[in-house]
Amino acid sequence: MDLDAITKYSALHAKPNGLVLQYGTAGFRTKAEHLDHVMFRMGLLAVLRSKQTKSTIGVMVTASHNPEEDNGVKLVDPLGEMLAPSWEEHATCLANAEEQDMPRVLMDISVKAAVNLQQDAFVVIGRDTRPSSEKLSQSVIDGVTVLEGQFHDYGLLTTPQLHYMVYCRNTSGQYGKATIEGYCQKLSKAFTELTKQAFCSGDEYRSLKVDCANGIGALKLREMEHYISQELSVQLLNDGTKGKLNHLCGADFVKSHQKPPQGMEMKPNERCCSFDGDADRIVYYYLDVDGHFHLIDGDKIATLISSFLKELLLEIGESLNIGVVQTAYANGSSTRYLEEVMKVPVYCTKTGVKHLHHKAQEFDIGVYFEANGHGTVLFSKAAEIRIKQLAKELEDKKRKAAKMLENVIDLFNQAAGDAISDMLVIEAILTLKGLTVQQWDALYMDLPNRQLKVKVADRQVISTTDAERQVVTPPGLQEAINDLVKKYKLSRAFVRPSGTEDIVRVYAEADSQENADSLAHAVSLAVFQLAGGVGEPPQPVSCPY
Ligand code: NG1
Ligand code: ZN
Repeated sequence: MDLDAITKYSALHAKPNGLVLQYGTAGFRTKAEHLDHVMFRMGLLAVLRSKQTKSTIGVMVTASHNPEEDNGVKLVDPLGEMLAPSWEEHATCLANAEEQDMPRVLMDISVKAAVNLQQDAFVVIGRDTRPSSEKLSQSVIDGVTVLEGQFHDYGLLTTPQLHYMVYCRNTSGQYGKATIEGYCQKLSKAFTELTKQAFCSGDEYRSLKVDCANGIGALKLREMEHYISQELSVQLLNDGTKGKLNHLCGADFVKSHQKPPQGMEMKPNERCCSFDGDADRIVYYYLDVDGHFHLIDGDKIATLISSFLKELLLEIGESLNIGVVQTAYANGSSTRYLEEVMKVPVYCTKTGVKHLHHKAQEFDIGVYFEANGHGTVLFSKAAEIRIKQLAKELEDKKRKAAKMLENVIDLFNQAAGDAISDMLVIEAILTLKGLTVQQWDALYMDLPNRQLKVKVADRQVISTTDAERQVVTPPGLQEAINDLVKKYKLSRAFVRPSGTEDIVRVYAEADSQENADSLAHAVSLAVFQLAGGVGEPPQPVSCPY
């Protein structure tokens, strides 16, 4: 390591004194103007990680659904997964080292992680459409270059596309070609083959309105459009030509406000969906004939997908195990429906896709979705091999089902939750099953729910257990929540410190919207009182937005 060069170049990306950031659930995330030094240092760290794993490492510059002024960075590990936990710690140490200590901290990491500095390194970089992203990704490249790592800058990419590129490169192209063209070809081929199996294809040309959150999803869906135009017409709204990224639009806005995004004109019963700012989340929705808005979130997406997969497995007579992985934010009705009606085992993990992804890897077929619409389906290698074999061996209807499963494997992004890939799977399933958006929605009724945020002096005073469903500290808070929950029917509530914002999140559900709102408010007050609330105490929810 050329420490002199590192010191010299680092000074061009100097850290503001005293700034402390944490590598959280989604990497580093804060106001874009505070991130230059972090980007440079993540370029350095990506080189070390690449040398250590002898693999290509990804660096994505994005702040997903957060406001346009924010930005962020996360590293992508060799098989497209999130960075290993021990390296998250290294990332935090490196990002927070004061300027003069940084080269030493970098050396310490390479010693601790037994990095062979002679090894070659290769890093791939992607970024979203934020105005700050181009310059910040250049800072990542500066970091990579000063450690003499090689790199490929993909420029504008969705987050899941970067995961895909990393995965392709580390599996010698077996998973697919590590180009945008390769991505589009792989997904569109699987989509076309799958939808061809529909009996009623052709009698109704499918069209879908997509709110792209004024982000990268619009550009990348446009690139995909002509590959799938025979089967599906997509109408892109909030495509970034006018509005601000994630402002009054996008999956996060629609999910948390439970209303349509700005710029979306909806006719009754028309199928619409929203991506988030880096296109790794998707939610669907529609207006009924009375003008009521219906949200179809990640839980209902997981339900649609797992019931389809179960039917195909039944058809081919293969007993591969399916598991559905959710978080505490999953609507209680979805969990009940999956377990009691569909008889699918459901597991709950901590918030953050890395936890869900990890759990989903335990099954032959692991379906994981966060309620906010981030998720995918993972197939174990053994399941994939078995299904491919059956697609050759079986006859007639069984063979058709096995072939469809084969297409589904190719259509899901196995490296990360991906709005484009999920959208294509959902559209294919709806076509194959001849389901309207209302019929899909009617699988079960969501329990009314409310999410709130509470500001506290230090959100880390709240610690949790049982996949974040129970509070351990501060003392008395869980008891207070238990007492409040008892006052309502079909009720449930929990609180946890956010991993991406400086707030505590409160979630409540109950038999009516008023009750869910009232319970959420009461729990917010308990948090405010027992966990060091700051500012005004939480106000009752009339319309929280
Ligand atoms: P936090 O801020 O830790 O709640 C949010 C989402 C997560 C995940 C991350 C990463 C909710 C309640 N939380 O995390 O599901 O998507 O952002 O983007 O939706
Ligand atoms: Zn996102």
